[in-house]
Amino acid sequence: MPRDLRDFGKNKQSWVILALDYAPRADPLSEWQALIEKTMHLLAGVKLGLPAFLRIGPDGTKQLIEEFKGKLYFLADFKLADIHEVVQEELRLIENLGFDGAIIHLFPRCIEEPLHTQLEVFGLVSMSCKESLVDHHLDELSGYASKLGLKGVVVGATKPESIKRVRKMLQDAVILSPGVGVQGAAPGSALAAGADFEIIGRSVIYSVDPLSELEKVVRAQRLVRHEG
Ligand code: BMP
Repeated sequence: MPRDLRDFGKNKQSWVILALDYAPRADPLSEWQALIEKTMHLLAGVKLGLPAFLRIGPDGTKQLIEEFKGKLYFLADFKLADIHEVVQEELRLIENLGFDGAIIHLFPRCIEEPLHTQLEVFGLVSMSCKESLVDHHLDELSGYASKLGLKGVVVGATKPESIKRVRKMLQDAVILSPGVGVQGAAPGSALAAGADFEIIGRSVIYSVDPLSELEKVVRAQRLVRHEG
């Protein structure tokens, strides 16, 4: 049964979702297992994107999720963007892999009614890169996410004004913010703007000391949470 992402944040006092895209060494599955084992007390969840899925396949994905089930939230980031029926089928297969949540694109606007799934579904309403067309439709996409009854939305951490705007529009939505670290946003800054979780990849994955890198991030987040 998928779980509530906010509960993981509360229990761990960490609002970090670790993005697994890269595997600097030879065997991605065992490398990620070791990294998660060492850092999971500082992580609310783990996000697996297409690069991770292509590296370890469905069996490796299931194995990784099974190993840490209940200890971490597992988010599938395949940024689904298709007609309603196909997205519905993709979500069913993602759920079968054991994931708790999934990210979808909203720009196709092909979904006409709430999706049937146990997964928590997050819609992308803004991207962390500078010139994304998606960002020209922030209000419209946020309204659409709300109409579909999605659990939350993705808004780039590099765009704090967009986070503030979406937070005002969608008071109960869980806002996930990628772009902390290598893309330039400071740890804790997206939370300060109103996001619920920060998605962080390379600055941890490529660090010579991922544990202390994460400790720095979580310290900054706790300051924001406890001051705010
Ligand atoms: P990194 O911290 O290495 O830049 O990773 C950011 C992660 O967030 C990547 O997995 C990327 O796919 C995702 N992401 C992003 O960077 N910007 C967006 O607008 C949406 C994303 O999902």
